Amino acid sequence: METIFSGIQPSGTPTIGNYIGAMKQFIALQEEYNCYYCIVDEHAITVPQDRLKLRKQTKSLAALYLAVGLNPEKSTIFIQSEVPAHTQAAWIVQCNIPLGELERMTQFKDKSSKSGRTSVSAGLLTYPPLMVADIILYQSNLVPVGEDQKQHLELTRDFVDRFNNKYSNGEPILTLPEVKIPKFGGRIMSLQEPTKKMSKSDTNQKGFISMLDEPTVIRKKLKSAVTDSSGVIEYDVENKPGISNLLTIFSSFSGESIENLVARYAGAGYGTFKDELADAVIAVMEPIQERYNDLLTSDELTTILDNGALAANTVANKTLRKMKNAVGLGRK
Ligand code: ATP
Ligand code: LTN
Repeated sequence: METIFSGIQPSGTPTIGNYIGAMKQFIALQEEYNCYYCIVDEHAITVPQDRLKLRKQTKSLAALYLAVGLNPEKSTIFIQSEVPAHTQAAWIVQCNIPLGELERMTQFKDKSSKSGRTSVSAGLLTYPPLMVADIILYQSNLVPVGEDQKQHLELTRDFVDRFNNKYSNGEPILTLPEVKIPKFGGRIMSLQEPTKKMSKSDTNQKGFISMLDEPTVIRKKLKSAVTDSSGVIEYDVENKPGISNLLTIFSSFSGESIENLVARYAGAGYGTFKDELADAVIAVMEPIQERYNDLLTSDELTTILDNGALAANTVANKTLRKMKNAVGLGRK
């Protein structure tokens, strides 16, 4: 069985973008792969976080993983900071990646340009090596992510090639991972600025739908989503990014193709379309939210995360030992 690794940051409550781009893939893949799904809290602290809020969000993300349908019998669900091998391997990775490659990462450039390069944490720059470490420690074959992570996966592949070439004599030490981006819905856009990615850390609450938004809030946010003045429902990302994004969301939640939706809503106004889109989103989110509320108050979560950390530590330490050995760290 091949191995999958992926992670989501507990930097806020996941959005429907995280659900469509990442979580939906996670659920489908757990049937055929040996899966590791991580709550990457160490990535979250690359930007300032409130400690109590971070703890709460970490637990909440774990409950959401289960509520959407991740099955601890099939997948290992764990918290990154409970597996020390991640930061240890990240150091070896950092020492084998040219600085120039990190400075070229778009996520770093975007996030650092907002608050100024001199004031952001060094961790924001060395974030991709930690992500590389996450992936390689489990000898992952496949990494399901949204489109924005493609560049980080390319960096991971370059690193693996370089590391194997430099340090292995014969058998490769690390597995070369492939990226898996959904053909459709890999980049859900902000409801307020449809040329920008929907992000859970957006300061404008109206730009995203959180997976825990109440039905009335979901409906209100969709109603006020930015569209255009033509009033025609058609898929044209270039000229009509707002309505095209809503069509993508509708199709992802209802399973109906964009062509069908366009045909069905021909002549209908944006108001009716948005109302029925809200019905489709709520129909999926409401049962997830119910399961989430039950899980959050149960003891089950603690046991699952304890077992997950135990299993992950065993696998990760084995690869870390090989990496330390390869570069000559320690005595054995
Ligand atoms: P932040 O806004 O705090 O940077 P984020 O939601 O962009 O967070 P993550 O939590 O790390 O980032 O994302 C987890 C997964 O969800 C990744 O695979 C990412 O590619 C995917 N993802 C995030 N936003 C979207 C989106 N708008 N559309 C599709 N996939 C997304
Ligand atoms: N960098 C990712 C989150 C992330 C991740 C990973 C995804 C951290 N480690 C390993 C896949 C595999 C993000 O910001 N979306």
